[in-house]
Amino acid sequence: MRTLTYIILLAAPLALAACDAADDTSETMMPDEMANSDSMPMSGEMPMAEETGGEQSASAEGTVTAIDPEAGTVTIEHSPVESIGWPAMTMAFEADAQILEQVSIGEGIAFEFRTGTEGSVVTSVTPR
Ligand SMILES: [Cu+2]
Repeated sequence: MRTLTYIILLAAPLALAACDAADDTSETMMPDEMANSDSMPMSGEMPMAEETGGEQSASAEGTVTAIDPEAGTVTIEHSPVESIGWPAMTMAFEADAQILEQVSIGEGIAFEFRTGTEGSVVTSVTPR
């Protein structure tokens, strides 16, 4: 009986060690898989994310559909902006008070803006 107990006591740590070993192999496989998935799509996406993160400037034409001085925004129904691949759409641009003073609802305008991850900001407006 004593020998059997000893065998069990000896076997238990061995079994644990075997489990640890199994964990280790599955853990070492994880970084491999992650490294593979990193190197494949991530390296392709990273430069693109940086491109869209950087601000771009463009000019467009449109019609003012709403002005919100409190929010500091002007909503413009604008035609396509080919230089940055935008389709025609109605969207809100940020604009400072000076810009907002120059526009009125229903007015056709040509405008310049910059756009990036923080949103799009009208930088100048001319009546059309
Ligand atoms: Cu737009």
